[in-house]
Order: sequence, then C-alpha cells, then structure tokens
Amino acid sequence: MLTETQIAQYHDDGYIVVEDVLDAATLAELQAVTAEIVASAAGVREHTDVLDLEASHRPEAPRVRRIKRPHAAHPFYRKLAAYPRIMAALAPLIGENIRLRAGGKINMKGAEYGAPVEWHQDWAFYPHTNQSVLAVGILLDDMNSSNGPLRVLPGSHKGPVYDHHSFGAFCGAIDAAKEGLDVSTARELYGRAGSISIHHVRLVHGSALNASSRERRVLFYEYAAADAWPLAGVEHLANLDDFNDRIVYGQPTKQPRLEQVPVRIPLPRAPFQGSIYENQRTLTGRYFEHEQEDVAVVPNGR
Ligand SMILES: O=C(O)CCC(=O)C(=O)O
Repeated sequence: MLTETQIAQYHDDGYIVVEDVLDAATLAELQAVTAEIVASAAGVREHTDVLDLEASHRPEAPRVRRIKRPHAAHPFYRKLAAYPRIMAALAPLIGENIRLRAGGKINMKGAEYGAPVEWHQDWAFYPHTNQSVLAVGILLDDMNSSNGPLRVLPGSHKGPVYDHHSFGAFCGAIDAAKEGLDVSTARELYGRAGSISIHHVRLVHGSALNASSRERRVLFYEYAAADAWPLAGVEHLANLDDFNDRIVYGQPTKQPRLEQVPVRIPLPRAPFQGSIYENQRTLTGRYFEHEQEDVAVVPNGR
C-alpha cells in the first residue's frame, strides 16, 4: 500500500495522505450510513452518547458537530475500521498487531459553520506505554483549502509534549503563544473523498472553522499497536474482552512494550466533557476564529 517514500515521510514529518483508498461502493455506504445518523439529530435538544452538537444547533434546525465513537454507533463503522487497504497501510508504520482505540469520531465541519479544532496533540489525551499510536482520517468529502482542512505541524511529533491545561485542569488544546509554539510552518492536507490521512499521535494539528459552502466530513479512527497499553487514568480497562475485541489486525498481547517517551497525564479532567470541542472551551488564547455562540466559558466565572 505505501511506498518507501511515504513510510519515510510518516517518520520524518509525522503524517501522510494516501489518495483513493476506499473503493466507490464503500465510500457511498459510508456517506449513506453517516447521513442516516445525522438525520437522527432532528428534534434532539442536547448532546447524546452518539451526537455532539454545534453551539448553534437547534432541535428544529439540527447542526451535528461530531458523531462520537462511530465503531460503537453502527456495525458498518466497526467493519470499516478493519478495511484491508487501511490495515495494509498501517502495518509498516505500527506493526502487524493493531488495536482500534475506544475513541474515534466523525468531525462533520458543516458548510458555513463547522467548528474549528484548536491546536493539540492526541498524545496529550491518550498517552500509552509506547508511541506506536496514530490516527487515520477517512475523507467523506473532498478536502481543500476552503473547507477547513486538517492542518499539521510537520516534524512536531519529535518535539515536546505541550501543556494542554488551563485553569489547573486539562483543556485538550495548546495555548500556542503561551507555549512558544510557532505554527507558521503548518501545512494543510488536501485530498479527494475516499482518500486517507495518517498522523502520528504526537503530531501537533488542528483546523479552522469551515466558512465555505461545502461540508468537510472526516472519519477519524485511532489505532495503537497491540502492545501499546493506555496509561492509568486514560482509559477504563475493566473489560479485557472489550479491549481485545477491538483488535482489527493480528493478535492481542498481555505484555505491554515500554518505551522511553515524554508524557503528560490529562488530569484533572477537563471541566467540560463529551468531546474535544467541549474540552477546549476552557482554553486561554484561542488561535482559530469561532462562531459567535461558541464563546469561551471559564470555570468559576474567571
Ligand atoms: O477535524 C479536524 O480537522 C481535526 C480533528 C482532530 O484533531 C480531533 O478531533 O481530535
């Protein structure tokens, strides 16, 4: 699946885009299943276990910001997580034994209002015993400069793990000015619907509000090598069967591989739970423009 150049780019820059990975029928089914779930937002007043809603959502004028944990929301997504061409792309990057993480999402970025995602590193949310962990973004729509493409900071996966806290609690985002993070070299990722992006768990990334007239939906699956175990406090591991049921390639193991990696623990928990958009509400020093209604809310009225 991947060329030597793509494998080298993943290691050097921390990301790649692979064009035209899904076949046409699978892409059409992905779009149809997603439309069906989005339609269920009509009449809904609050976030649910599946739907995360835009600040400007109204029951009579639904605006879905995210479908949460798609693999648990519909059997199609669980099957798609093990799509053979995706597994073939990941094996040279994180090995022959791969687990789907319990998270994952479809970020909808609706036309004209789709919310931004502030700069962050996934590793700040879910550190593991080793960093053979990455995210795959499957494009449901063409993604280009106008509709809020994923932005990445090349090489940042080899740099520090930045502070993702504000007001003494996790906020899932980096205050770039405060942290001295220069985002001027960020690149935008483009691709046709059915293509995928792959980014390293420590790569700094984010995306702007979608002010265009075209939606930008991306399904993000998070994958870890089977021997990368989540650190304490990151994921509830009471149910080993569920953990192992999420092996999408190869075999599980009870022997974690320990690497010397920098870690920050995402505790105390963010005051706003439910999605990254909620977590990031307490960020000081926002970088991206937000919708009027999605105002910063700071705990204790500060
Ligand atoms: O949807 C995007 O552009 C960014 C997604 C992301 O990084 C996240 O939701 O964690």
